[in-house]
Amino acid sequence: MTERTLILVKPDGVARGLVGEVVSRLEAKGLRLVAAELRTLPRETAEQHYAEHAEKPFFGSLVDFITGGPLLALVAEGPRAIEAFRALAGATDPVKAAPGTIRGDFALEVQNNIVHGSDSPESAQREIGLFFPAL
Ligand code: RTP
Ligand code: MG
Repeated sequence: MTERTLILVKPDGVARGLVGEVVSRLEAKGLRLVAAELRTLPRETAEQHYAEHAEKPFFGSLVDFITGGPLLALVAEGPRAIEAFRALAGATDPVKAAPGTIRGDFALEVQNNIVHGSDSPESAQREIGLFFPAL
């Protein structure tokens, strides 16, 4: 059964020229792009996207970071797309992320960790609706 996931190349990844690297890895894995758009998020969208972290001490900093420049929003699909992309991304903390994963290969700081991927079917549905309401 096919599944869709929302992927972000975060502003650090776009600024560092890693868009091609991320897209290349997910396409090589067999995921298929359904939507793609470069945009700078308004604070309100960022706060909605990361609403589950609203009470965390890093929330303000996270919203500053994710709105700080253009990001690439993607929807990709394939069998177990959500789990498949989370595996490609690696652990949230890039120092703990395995080498060979996107975070493990390209990042050092927990906030500036290059990519986002939806973490469950419920999150994917909510996030795709937030970023691409026409889908
Ligand atoms: P994401 O939602 O971006 O795909 O990342 P994730 O599921 O692996 O991690 P999550 O716990 O949902 O955290 C969301 C993002 O917040 C930033 N973060 N900063 N300063 C900190 O301690 C801290 N912890 C998390 C990261 O950018 C993380 O990806
Ligand atoms: Mg998350």
